[in-house]
Amino acid sequence: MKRVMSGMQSSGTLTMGNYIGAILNYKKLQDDPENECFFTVVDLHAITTPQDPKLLKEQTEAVAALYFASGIDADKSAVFLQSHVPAHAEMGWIMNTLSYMGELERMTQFKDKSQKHQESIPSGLFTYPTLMAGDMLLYQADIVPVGEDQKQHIELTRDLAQRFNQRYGETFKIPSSEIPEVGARIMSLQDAKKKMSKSDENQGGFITMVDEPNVIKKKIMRATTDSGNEVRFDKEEKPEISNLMTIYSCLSGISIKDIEKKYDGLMYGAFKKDLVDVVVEQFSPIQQKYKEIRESGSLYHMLQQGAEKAHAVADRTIEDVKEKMGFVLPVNKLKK
Ligand code: AQP
Repeated sequence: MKRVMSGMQSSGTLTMGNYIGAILNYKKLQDDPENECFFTVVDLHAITTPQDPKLLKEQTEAVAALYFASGIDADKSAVFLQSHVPAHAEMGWIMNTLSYMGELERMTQFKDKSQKHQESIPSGLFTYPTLMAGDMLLYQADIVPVGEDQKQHIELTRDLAQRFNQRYGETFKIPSSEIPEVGARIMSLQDAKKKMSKSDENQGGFITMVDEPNVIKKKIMRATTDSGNEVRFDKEEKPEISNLMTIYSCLSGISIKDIEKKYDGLMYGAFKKDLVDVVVEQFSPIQQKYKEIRESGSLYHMLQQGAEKAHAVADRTIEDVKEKMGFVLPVNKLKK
């Protein structure tokens, strides 16, 4: 069996970028019987930037419900909240002490995100990657499905795991990232130089998985494009339309080449109109299931089921790690 582990922050409502870059891969990996999957809502990561308590609770429940609504199955995979398994915070601290300032300073996500907080940068943003390393290593993950933006964090995790193994003896598996070939970096609909992000202040830059059809339509029709009108994939010369074509391709299963053929001689308007249908068609059934899950009250039980599976693995790893590092274990944990 291969262990699969990944998560999403509840720092906003999941976007089409999160869906295409990560959830589609979660589903694929879950459906392979060779895999044992752990998918978490990383609410401890969400507080690395200030969160309103009421909103955080709502967003955390929404992200979890969207996992299930997208087809992540509580019986096949362990779906849980990071804060329900305290070993995450403990392992994050241990990884923190193992890391160097220099390597954390090199993280491009920290450089990008800290720009928004010029006056006082939350230190949690700086140590975010060590908490993330702990998430994966706790489960001895083989595969970590993520979008392109997380690649550097996985590289750091591998380095930390190797450092720990060298210092304290063979303990961690070295995880590998699994990044989709197409759709690993969906860009903002308003600025094709920026990644689509759920915490973007410009609401027009992203489509959430729960946006109503009329909102989806407005955002796509208003998405920026170059001054030409040829539906042609060219990331350098035509980044905006290329981004929209990537979204179309990932959600419809039609290749970029076939999209080019289909819209040969047609204008952006016709393409965008069809893209609206593709997106609405994809998200409508998910939104229907999402509503049912939120109304049924079953969410907490499914998350409890996931947390129990997660505890069983994570608690074992953290005890092993602490013992190897020389911590004195409580008497009820001592090996007979
Ligand atoms: N634009 C994107 N294209 C493809 N994949 C993406 N991911 C995020 N944005 C895109 C992938 O989604 C997963 C969850 O990400 P996260 O919630 O842990 O944090 P993030 O990468 O920082 O995502 P956001 O949406 O940009 O959140 P905020 O705005 O809070 O920072 C990851 O696998 C990520 O690669």
